[in-house]
Amino acid sequence: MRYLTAGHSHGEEIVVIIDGFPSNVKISPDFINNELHRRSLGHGRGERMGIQKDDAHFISGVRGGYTTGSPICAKLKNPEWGKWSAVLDPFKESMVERVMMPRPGHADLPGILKFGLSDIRDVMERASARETACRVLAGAFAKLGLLDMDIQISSHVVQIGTVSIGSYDLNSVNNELSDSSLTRCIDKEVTERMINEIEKAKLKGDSVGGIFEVIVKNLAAGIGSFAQWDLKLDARIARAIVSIQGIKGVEFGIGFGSAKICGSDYHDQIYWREDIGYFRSSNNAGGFEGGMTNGENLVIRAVMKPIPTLSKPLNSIDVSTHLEAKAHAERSDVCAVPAAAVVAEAVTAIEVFNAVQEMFGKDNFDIIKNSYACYKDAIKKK
Ligand code: EPS
Repeated sequence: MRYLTAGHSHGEEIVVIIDGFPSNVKISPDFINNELHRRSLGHGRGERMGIQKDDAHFISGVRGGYTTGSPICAKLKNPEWGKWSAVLDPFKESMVERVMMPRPGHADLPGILKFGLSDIRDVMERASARETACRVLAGAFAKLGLLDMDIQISSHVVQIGTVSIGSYDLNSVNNELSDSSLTRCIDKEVTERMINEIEKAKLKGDSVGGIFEVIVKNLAAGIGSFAQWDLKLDARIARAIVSIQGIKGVEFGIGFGSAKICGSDYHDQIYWREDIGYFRSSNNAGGFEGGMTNGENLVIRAVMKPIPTLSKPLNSIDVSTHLEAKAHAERSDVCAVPAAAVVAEAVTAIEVFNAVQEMFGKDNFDIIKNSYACYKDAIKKK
């Protein structure tokens, strides 16, 4: 499957087109809308998330509750469009003052230089993380297929600013638990401290970032490939997650921590049992070896930088005069790490589903599901 999104943060609608998604996947609009809702939660989101309730409108590719194999098109409305229609009208010149002071850390400055634009609004509307709602929509289709194959994807937040969770049991992480926390952290006491950290930043007109973890459970070994660089599943997932607004780094398993231990401590030793086949006693590699899954849980962490729109803005330059000025400030979030984790689940689901399609078939989900089940059976006996 591949997908493209279009639309502006404050435009009338945002749209996603998913191409190459197989037929016969059962689609639940409630599941998809709940995924969209999960993305809008989290302490530190701005006023907009209180106004907006994303509810997908399905245009094509789904009929009678099942995908048909045709391109899927779906869209999300902006309830505030009335307020923005004069600013973003496709043909009438806007009478609203242009945005001239680029925000350090945002796409503003390189964006206007690249496209030769005179109003930063033209960059910020598209670079905005509003677009990630479409990715969650596309990811929900992939998740529904994966869930039908008993492959589960969850996420939780492990750090906000300087507050981080201690050790925890990976098996206890599930979305029901993380979604019940205002910061999507599985520890109640740490959640409170994370909320304080966000409040402290807000009071100062500042923003905070953090780290989240995505976990993929019950995926068979051998998905992805070692044979070509662009077929490596860990590389594809890293690319997909780094493409989420604000993400600055991704690691698998113990990730950067692997630098300080020797090979004998790092590598996950191999065992075999008749009932389950091959397994490991540790998972430092985060479930990947040679660009392929090794049958253990996929454990992926990513860091999100603090949001660049600050209510106490940083130094910048007015691009119309080249005089020093404070960066543009407008309504925004203080922290969006919990939401980014949900988006990362979605883009991970898309990459995993893609790798599954490449291996087991592209068109008909019934065949994909059967082939996957046969493969799982075969590798257990090997
Ligand atoms: C965003 C700024 C805020 C966020 C928005 C992303 O919107 P607004 O400027 O309208 O207050 O709420 O995120 C979303 C709308 C969303 O759905 O996630 C930005 O500049 O990136």
